Amino acid sequence: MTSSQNHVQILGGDQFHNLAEQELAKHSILMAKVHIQNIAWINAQFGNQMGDQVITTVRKALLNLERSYLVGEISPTLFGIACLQPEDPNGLIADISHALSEINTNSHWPFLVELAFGVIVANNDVSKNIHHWITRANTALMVSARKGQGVIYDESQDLFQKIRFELGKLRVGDNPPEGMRWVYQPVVETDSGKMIGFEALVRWDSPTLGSLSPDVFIPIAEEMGVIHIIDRWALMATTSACHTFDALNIESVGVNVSAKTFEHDRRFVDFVSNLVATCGVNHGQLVLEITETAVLENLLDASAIVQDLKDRGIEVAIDDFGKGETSLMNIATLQVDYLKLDKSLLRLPNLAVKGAMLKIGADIGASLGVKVLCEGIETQEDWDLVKAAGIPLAQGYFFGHPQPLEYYLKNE
Ligand code: G
Ligand code: G
Ligand code: MN
Repeated sequence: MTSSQNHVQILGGDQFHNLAEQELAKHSILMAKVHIQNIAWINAQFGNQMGDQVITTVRKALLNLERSYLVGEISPTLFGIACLQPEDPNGLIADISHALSEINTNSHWPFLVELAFGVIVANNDVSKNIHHWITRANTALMVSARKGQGVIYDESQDLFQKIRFELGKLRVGDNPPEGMRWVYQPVVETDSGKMIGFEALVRWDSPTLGSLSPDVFIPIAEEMGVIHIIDRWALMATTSACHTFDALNIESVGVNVSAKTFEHDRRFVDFVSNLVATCGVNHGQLVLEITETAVLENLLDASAIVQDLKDRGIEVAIDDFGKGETSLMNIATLQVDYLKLDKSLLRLPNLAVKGAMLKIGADIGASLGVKVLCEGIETQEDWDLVKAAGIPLAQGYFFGHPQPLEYYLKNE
């Protein structure tokens, strides 16, 4: 630590924003929002004392960052950082990532701390109003929370605002905007390697904004309350192709549905069930993949929704299991049909740990009668591990990238 940082102290939220604005009046700054993603889960699993220890450790690490000039505690789990070197947002991302891996290496806790962080260049030629930048930092944080890595807000293009503008035009009942389409990634039977399923994934090559990653526009659509419109289109695109799936002997097709969709769109279940009835989708052929089980947990009627879907022949998958705050309780109480193990499990550095994790996934599935799929198979070695763990279904670049449906018809 150099002497210049010794005076850095934790500020309250308002004080942080006021002092940052004073700096911004003079010159551009870097601003970051950092959130401890899995703190609720840590508190619940390991007790509040452990949670407090995590918060203290993170706070100290942020205060000690080489570049930190101002550090504010906006809430107990949300921090703001201001730095005086606006020219190097990547450096700040690297510093925070490094601090996080130090925490996880040195702490010997029985879990990994997960941080989401959004970094923005607050350019004082563009605005000297701190609130202008706070909203953008919050968006970067939200996108980061989904991506599982630090995100820099691209203020030169103001891309997030432009995405907001385009998403604001979406209306239920309209057609998808130009360039929005769905591609399909194969799901294979682990034993035979035979393709028996698909997952539908949205792509958006916007004529004005270029190719946009769903990791960026999906969280913005969720925040704006328009995600249900996109999810309805995903289902329309998928169900209308069901005869093609039959021709390809595809038994099940997964469609990602945001948990927010169930919140915003009370008629969603009716909508899906009408589609299924009119399009001739087979019983059990359509699977809704739901990720943010934390949100689902808050929906009082989550089990009722799942049951309702199942009664109408629509299956449900818990997606990205093993990442973030997914809880075992959900699997036990929600009676879902599939468990999709997150690809990060296969990226664990220790081979023995990786095998053990996959085995746990397989065992949960076997004992609860849930079909288990492992995502992110990229190599023969990955596939061998999945086979050895006894996981029946697999998906990943090793078997195929997401492709338009025509691709499969041509290659049949
Ligand atoms: O496709 P990858 O292809 O980059 O998808 C990124 C993320 O976007 C994944 O978490 C995936 O679940 C999500 N996603 C992809 N398509 C859709 C969709 O149609 N609706 C919703 N809600 N999420 C989607
Ligand atoms: O969140 P969800 O599981 O729905 O998202 C699937 C995401 O994983 C998509 O972005 C898809 O493009 C990506 N994906 C699919 N197969 C692989 C793989 O083998 N490796 C990696 N890194 N990503 C993959
Ligand atoms: Mn998915």
